[in-house]
Amino acid sequence: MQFITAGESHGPCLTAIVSGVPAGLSISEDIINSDLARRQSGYGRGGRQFIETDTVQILSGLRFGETLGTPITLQVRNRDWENWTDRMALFGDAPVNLQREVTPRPGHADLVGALKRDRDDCRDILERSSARETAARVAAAGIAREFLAELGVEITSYVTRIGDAAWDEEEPMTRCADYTPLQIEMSDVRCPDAQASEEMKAAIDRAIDDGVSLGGTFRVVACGLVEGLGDYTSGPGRLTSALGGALFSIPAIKGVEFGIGFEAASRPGSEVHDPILLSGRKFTRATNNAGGLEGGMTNGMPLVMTCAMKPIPTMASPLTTVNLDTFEVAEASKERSDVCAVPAAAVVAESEVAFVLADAYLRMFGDSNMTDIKANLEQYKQRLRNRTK
Ligand code: EPS
Repeated sequence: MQFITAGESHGPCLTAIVSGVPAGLSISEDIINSDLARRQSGYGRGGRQFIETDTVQILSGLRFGETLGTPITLQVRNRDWENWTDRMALFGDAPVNLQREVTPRPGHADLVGALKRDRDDCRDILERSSARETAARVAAAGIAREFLAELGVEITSYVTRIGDAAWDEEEPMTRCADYTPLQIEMSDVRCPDAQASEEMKAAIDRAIDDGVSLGGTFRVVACGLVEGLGDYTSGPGRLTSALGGALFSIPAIKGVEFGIGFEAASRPGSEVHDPILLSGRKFTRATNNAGGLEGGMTNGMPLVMTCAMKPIPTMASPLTTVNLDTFEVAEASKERSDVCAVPAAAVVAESEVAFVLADAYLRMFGDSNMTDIKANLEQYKQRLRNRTK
C-alpha cells in the first residue's frame, strides 16, 4: 500500500492518492475526520488551526462504503485558500503589490529550496515544505488504519517531552500498551500523565513569552501485530529500515529509537535482550527492550518507537538571515506558525507507521481482497500455535 500527496499550504486543497488497497475494506470518513482533528489539536498551535476544520472527501476507489481495489483519492480543502486566491493564483499574473518572501528562515527549506529550484520568492518553497502537507498524510493513512484495525492492529502515540519538560515514564516499553486513547486525548499535549502535561504546557507558555519555538519527543506504539512482519534477509526488507525511513520523512523529525534505543549501547547484552518465554501456546518475551522487533521482524510484542522533533524554525523572535535581494543581514521571516507541534507530529507518525505495517501485512498475506487476507492470516496464526503442541 502506497500513497502520494499533492497540494500547497495556501492552495485550494491537499490531495492524496492511495494505491495497493485490497477490495472489500469498509471505510468511514468519520474515523478519518477524527484523526484529522487529532492532528489539529495540541497546546501551542498557531492561528491556522482556528481557520481550518480539516475534513476529508473521498473521490474515488469506493462503492457503497467499501474499497474496490482501485486507487483511492482523498481531498482536504484549505479553507484559508479564499484569503490567498490572488497571492497563490494557479494562473494569470502576480498581483502588483505581491510581497515576496526574501528572508529565509534558518532551519526551514526556504533558502536551499530557492537555490535548488531557482526561485526568487521563498513562498514557492515554503508552500509545499509547510507541515500543512501532513494533513494529507493523515487522511491517506485512514485507509491503512482501517485495514489494520480489521486485522486487530491498533496504533497510538503520546508525548513524552516538550522542551525541558519531560515525563519520566516508568517501564515505558511494557506499560506503553496500557494507556487508553481517552487518557492521551484528554491531555492538551497528548501526554497520559496529568502532572507532566501541566509542566509541558508551562514550558510552551514560557516559549510563547520568549518568542521561541519548542520541540520534544513522542512515542508511537502498535499493538496486536502478528510475529514475522518484515524480513531479516535483506536490508530494505527489515521493518526497522522501512519504519525508520517513514518516520524520518516527517518534517522536523531528527531522531528515531526502537525500544530502549540509544540506551542499549551503554548496557551489557544481558540487560538488553529480552528472555524468551512460553505463555500458554504462544512465545513471548519477559521484557520488551527491543521494542517489538528482532532481526528486523515483529516478534509479537508491542512495537515501540520514540521520535525526537526539533523546534519549528518560524519564531516570533526570529534569528538573523541574509536578504536574498539586498544581501544584507536581516531578520528571518515571521510566518504565522505553531510554537509547538509535537502532539500533532505524533499523530502524523502514527499515520506513517500505519502505511509501513499495512504494506507488510499485504506482502505476507496477499493483496487482492479482505476475505483471502483474513483467511491467510488465520492459517498462519494457527500454524504458529501448532508448533507448541
Ligand atoms: C500547519 C499549517 C501552517 C503552519 C504550520 C503547520 O499554516 P500557516 O502557514 O498558514 O500558518 O501553521 O506549518 C509549519 C509549522 C511550517 O513550518 O511550515 C498545519 O496545518 O499543520
